[in-house]
Amino acid sequence: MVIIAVGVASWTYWQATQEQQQLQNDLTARTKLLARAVREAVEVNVANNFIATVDRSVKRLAERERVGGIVVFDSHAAVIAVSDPKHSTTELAALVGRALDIDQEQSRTFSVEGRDFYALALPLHDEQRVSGAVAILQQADYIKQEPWNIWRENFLRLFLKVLASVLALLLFIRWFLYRPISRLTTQLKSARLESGDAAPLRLPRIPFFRPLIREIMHIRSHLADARGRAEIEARLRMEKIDSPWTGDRLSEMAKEVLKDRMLVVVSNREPYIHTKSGGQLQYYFPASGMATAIEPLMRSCGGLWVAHGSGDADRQTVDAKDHVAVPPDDPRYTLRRIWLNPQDEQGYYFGFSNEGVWPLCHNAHVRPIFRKEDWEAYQRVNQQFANAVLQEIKDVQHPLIFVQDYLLALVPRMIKKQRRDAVVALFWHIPWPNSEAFSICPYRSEILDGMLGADLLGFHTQLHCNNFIDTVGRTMEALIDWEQFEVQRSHHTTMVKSFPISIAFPNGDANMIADPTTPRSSTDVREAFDIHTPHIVLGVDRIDYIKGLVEKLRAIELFFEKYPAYKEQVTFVQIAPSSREKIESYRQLDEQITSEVERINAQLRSARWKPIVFLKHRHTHEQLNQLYKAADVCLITSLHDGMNLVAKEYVAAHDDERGVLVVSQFAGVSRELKEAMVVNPYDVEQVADVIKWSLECPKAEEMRRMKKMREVLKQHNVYQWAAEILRTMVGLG
Ligand code: ADQ
Repeated sequence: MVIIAVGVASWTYWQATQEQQQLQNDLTARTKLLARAVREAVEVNVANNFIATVDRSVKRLAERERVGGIVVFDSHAAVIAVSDPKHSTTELAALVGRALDIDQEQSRTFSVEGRDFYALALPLHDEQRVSGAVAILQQADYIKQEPWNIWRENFLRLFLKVLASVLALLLFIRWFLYRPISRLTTQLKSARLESGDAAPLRLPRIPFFRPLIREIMHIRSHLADARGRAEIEARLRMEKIDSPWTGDRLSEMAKEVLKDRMLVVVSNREPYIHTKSGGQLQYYFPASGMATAIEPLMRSCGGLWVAHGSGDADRQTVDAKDHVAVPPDDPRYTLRRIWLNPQDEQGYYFGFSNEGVWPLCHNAHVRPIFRKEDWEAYQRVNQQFANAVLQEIKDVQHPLIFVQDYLLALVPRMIKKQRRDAVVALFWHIPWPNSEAFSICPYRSEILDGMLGADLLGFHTQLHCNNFIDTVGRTMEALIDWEQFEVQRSHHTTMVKSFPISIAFPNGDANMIADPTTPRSSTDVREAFDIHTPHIVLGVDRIDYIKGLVEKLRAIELFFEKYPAYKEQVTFVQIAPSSREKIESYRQLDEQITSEVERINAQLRSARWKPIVFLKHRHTHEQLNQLYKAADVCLITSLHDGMNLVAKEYVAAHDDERGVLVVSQFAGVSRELKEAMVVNPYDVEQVADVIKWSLECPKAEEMRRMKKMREVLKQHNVYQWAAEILRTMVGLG
């Protein structure tokens, strides 16, 4: 502004000077012309002394030419004629005198009565002689005045221009800056205050705002995301405080955190196995801890479950894509079945997984067997599972893949190699041994590498997490962050975290199928199994050396030896479905246990009592539930067990807050259910004594313990477990 003002002032000064000069020149020229005209009109009359004629001429010319004044002098500078007497001043006389003296025209500007006049004196001649002079007076005020006009005009113009510019600027700012910025501000403010879904952005389309708008859109979307997450977190935290997790809450939470993302579970065991019996299609739920735990998650969240189709009628029930909607009576999600050829199944499942990795991970003193051909089958089948998943997710962005267990350790790497956008988690349902025990595996590096393909690795207990990280540290090159519990390898990070698995509680067992033949009460159970004793001690274990069944039978025998008064007072009911019968050691164990039961029964039985009721067939979860309710004590003597869901199912069944739970110190559940009676299954004496203590436990103590364990289960049920895993997975990508 100052620069403009200085520029205008300089320009005006120059213009005013020029103008003034120009006016002065004009005035001089005009005056000269007039003076000459007057001279011509009066020269002869002055020479002849015709004063009256001169006077008339002067008055006429002064009027006609509209000049300031005309004065005619004689050769002595005395006034002969004057158009207006006030013009005859001494200054004019002096000027005329000089003109007469030197016989040359003279001019100057002077003031008459406060007004400026320009005067020109021109000598008159008679022949060669100076006969007088004529003086012309012209008003010259305007020459002084004109520069001020110019200054005023120019500054007025400048002022108007500045005013116009300021107005234009204000309008520009108002329309092109203030309005868009205020709109951006409103949008940002609404983004900051918004509670529900963000309203669509209506931002100005002005090119120079584009980078700013882009940033604002990012901020807004990040803000919306962060708020969304915080709201979910806060709500879930509040809900967590107020109420236990349920299937509905998990499904609501899953909808919120998954949005449109697809959830794929991958496991060896399928949740529903179709069989044919007497030409009739049937299905059953397998006796598998993994399936028991994952099923509620899939019921709540939907999605796809990829598993091995092991039933003899499985192929009959799938569509062209090997899909079948399950649960068959109330479809909630899709099961994609994988078909394994018998040799591969033998090598992968029975061989490498269950003769190799299973004993490797369980400290049950059974030597693992590693055969090269089993390892090759394991790799092939893992690839087969990975391929099936990759095919299912080929058109899906950012899917969540939840792989189950030691049978599919290589799948995470296989999937991640092809699909970096997928978030892959692997849950290890069995224990992880210490690094020394694991080091005997010839394929340890390959297994660890396969597992470390996952973004998240879950174990039941912190001890298993510690063992795993320690094993990685001692087996391969990897960066270990003990604080965050993360392993970094080949630019990929795997989080290692404990998620103690649980069961569907308190809203019942998802897999219970109403069956009219199921005993309804404790009396029904006693009748159904021909039990006549006041006490029942229950065991539910697959036939597996890790479950410590041989040790359990020894403890039962010792119990009756030590406390014979309990004969005919207690019946041990052992549910023991066979498993992995194709493995020689399992067959032998099955036989060993069966003959031990027979031996003890034969040795101790009476006419109306046998100490052990041994049930090898499959039961529905509802049947098991009735047995749990009827049992005074549940006895779990695992030599090593990741968690053991039977313990939790027993507690869940006791809404009467009665019953005593006895668990092995080597089962993960002993870390969680601290009110259980914890035993060392190898110490048969201790187990026998604890059975007695449990049967004699005062009712108040029994209820106190059961109540506390039910509280733990209520807070840490399978829905909470699944929610924690889902939330962690979503948080990883
Ligand atoms: P499992 O070794 O199979 O699981 P567990 O956790 O006890 O052991 O689960 C067994 C499941 O099978 C229970 O839900 C039980 O009700 C059911 N079941 C047992 N006998 C049955 C029968 N006769 N008929 C029908 N159902 C029967 C593995 C690990 C465990 C870990 C689970 C879950 O070995 O340590 O707790 O996975 O992660």
